[in-house]
Amino acid sequence: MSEELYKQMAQCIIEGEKEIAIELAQKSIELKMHPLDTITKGFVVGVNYIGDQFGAGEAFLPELVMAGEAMKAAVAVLEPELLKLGEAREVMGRVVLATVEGDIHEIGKTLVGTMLSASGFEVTDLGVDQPADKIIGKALEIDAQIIGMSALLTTTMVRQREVIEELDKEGLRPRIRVMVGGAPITKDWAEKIKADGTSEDAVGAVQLAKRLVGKE
Ligand code: B1M
Repeated sequence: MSEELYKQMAQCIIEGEKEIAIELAQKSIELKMHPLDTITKGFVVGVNYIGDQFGAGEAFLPELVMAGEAMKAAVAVLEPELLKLGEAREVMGRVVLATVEGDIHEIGKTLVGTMLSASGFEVTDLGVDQPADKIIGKALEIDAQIIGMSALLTTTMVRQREVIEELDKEGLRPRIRVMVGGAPITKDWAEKIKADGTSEDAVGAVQLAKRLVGKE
């Protein structure tokens, strides 16, 4: 049953069918399916497929845009369910989250933010296309322990390094720890730019954030 639904979820993203994506997300809630499984085993399979097709020149920008819209809509339906996964507990820490300057990919970053919130972090999500001074300024304003940066493009991942260099220059580390993520981000990259860590997915991001604030 869920396998069939996962397939339909992937397919509606591939076809850019936003309304169907919303309906399937709602159906998964009625069926009490785990919201993270719905995202990773269903919808993400579709968005990855269209991404690969796009990379291979077999799909085009409008298809990428429609897939992104459908994916975003499905995740928005599931967000309240993800938040419910968390239990009331102590505040783990404050996180400023953003997609770096020049980059408008937001789905993974938002998912990471939702999972962090569900796990007790106070998350200030600045959104996409955020320059270093805004990210650092907000972190100082709310006295954040962590800055989290997402980058999905090989051309924008260098922006993560710029923020870290600026923090170092201002003597703001290790007071502010930095975690980085996004499809092209590897452990090697994180080490090279002297980030405090990276993770491949939202669950790993929560574990990393807990580690960075000494709560795991
Ligand atoms: Co874009 N895009 N895109 N795109 N897009 C990619 C990234 C690409 C790999 C597709 C491809 O060619 N195969 C490619 C990049 C190639 C490269 O750099 N080498 C690409 C390109 C080229 C582009 C444009 C340049 C296309 C163009 O205009 N010609 C353009 C760039 C615009 C810009 O940013 N300036 C562009 C635009 C778009 C859309 C707007 C159409 C849309 C985004 C819609 C939106 O976000 N609202 C889009 C989409 C949907 C994708 C793909 C298909 C899917 C991204 C996604 O949402 N994945 C993507 C291909 C791919 O990645 N497979 C692609 C689902 C999401 C849940 O995963 O974001 O990886 P992800 O997040 C994961 C982990 O990475 C991790 O946890 C998340 C949850 O598991 N994670 C973190 C993420 N952030 C983290 C932070 C952390 C820790 C973990 O700590 C802080």
